[in-house]
Amino acid sequence: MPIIDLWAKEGYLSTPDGNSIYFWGFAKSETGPAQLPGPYIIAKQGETITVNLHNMLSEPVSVSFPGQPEVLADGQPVAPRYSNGQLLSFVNHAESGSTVTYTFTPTHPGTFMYESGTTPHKQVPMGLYGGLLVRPTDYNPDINEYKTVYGFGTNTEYDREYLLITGEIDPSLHQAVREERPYHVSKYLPRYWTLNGRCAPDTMFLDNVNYLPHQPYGSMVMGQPGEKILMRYIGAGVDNHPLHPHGSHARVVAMDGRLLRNGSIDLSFKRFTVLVGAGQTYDLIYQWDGLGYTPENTIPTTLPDKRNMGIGDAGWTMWSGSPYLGRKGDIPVGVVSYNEFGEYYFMLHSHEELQITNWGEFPGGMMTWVAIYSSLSPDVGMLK
Ligand SMILES: [Cu+2]
Repeated sequence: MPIIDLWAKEGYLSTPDGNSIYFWGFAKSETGPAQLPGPYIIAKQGETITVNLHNMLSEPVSVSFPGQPEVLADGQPVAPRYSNGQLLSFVNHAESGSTVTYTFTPTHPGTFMYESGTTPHKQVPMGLYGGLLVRPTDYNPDINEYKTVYGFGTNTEYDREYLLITGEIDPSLHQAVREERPYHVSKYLPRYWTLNGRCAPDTMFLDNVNYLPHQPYGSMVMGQPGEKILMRYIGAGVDNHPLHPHGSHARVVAMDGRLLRNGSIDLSFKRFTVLVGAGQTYDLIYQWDGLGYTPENTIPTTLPDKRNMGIGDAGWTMWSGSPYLGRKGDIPVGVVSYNEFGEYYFMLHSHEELQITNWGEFPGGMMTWVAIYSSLSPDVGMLK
C-alpha cells in the first residue's frame, strides 16, 4: 500500500524576469524544499493509498482529493471544519505543527489533482496543489496494449506521457500573505502564468535543474514522429486557460478523469484548443505524423508550413532549416543557429495572449514546446 508524505512549507519561487515570490507548497520530506506544483502522486485503481500531511505553516492546512470517493481522515470520513461558525476547511485539516492522515481507494483510472481544502481561494493560488495519476488495474508499461491511460481496449494506448499543470500568480496575494496583511480576492490580478510551476522560458529546462530548487518539473514535451504522446492537463489555478499544441490536433480521450466512451462507442474527439477550466483535467493523445512523414517514408515530400515551425516573423531560430527530420538544410534568412539534432519544435501555449507574458513582457508565461526528434531515448517522457 503506497504511503506518501507531504510537508506543507513556505519557499520562494523564481521567475525568468528575476523576481522572487514567496509561496506555499508541498515538500517530499521534512527537510526538502516546498515545491510548485507539489510532488505528483501515482496511485493504482483499486489500491488504497495513504497520504500523511505534515503542516509546517502557521495556519491550518488540509488536502482535498476531488473525484476520489470515501476519503478518510485519521480513519474517519472527511467532514467540513468550521471556525467561529464560518467554513474553514472542506475536509479535516492539520493544525500548524501537526499531521493528518488521509486514506482512499481510487475507483477510476485517470488524471486528477489534489489541492488545499482550507481557505482554498488563498491557499490554492499560494501553491498548495499537485497532480494525482491513477493507473488502471491492468496497467503494464512493458506491453503496448496494456500501457494505457484507462485500461485495455479503451483506445488510450500511449508511448510517452507528460503532466502539464496550469497555474497563475498574483504577486500581491503572495506579498500580502508573507506580510500577514488582508487581501481582497476581488482584486485578484495575476502577473505570471505557469506550467508545472514555471514561467517560460524556464518551462523548457529539464526536471530538477539546481537553479530552480522549488520548481523541479520541466514541461518540454518530447517524442518521435508517429508516437502517441499523452498530455495530461490539470487546471490548478483560479482562471481558465485555452491550451493548444501546434503541429497537430490532439485527441481528447478523457475529461475530469472520465473516459469519453459510451459502452462500445468511442466518444474521443480531435481538438486544436481545449479550455482547461479551474479544477478540470484533460487527457489528450497527440501524434505528430504530418508533412508526409510515415515510418516507411521518413523523408517527407512536402515542405513544412514555416508558420508551424518557429516563434514568428521575428526569425525561425527554432527550426533546423530542413524539412527532413534529423538532417540539416539551408539556413533561412535571419536564422543564426541550427537545432542540435535537427528536431522540429512546435509551440504549446495558452491562447490567451496575456498569459504568455511575464508581467507584461512577451514571450513568457504559460508556454512550452513539443519537440519531435528523429530518435529519442525510451526513458524520456516516463512518469514513475
Ligand atoms: Cu498557438
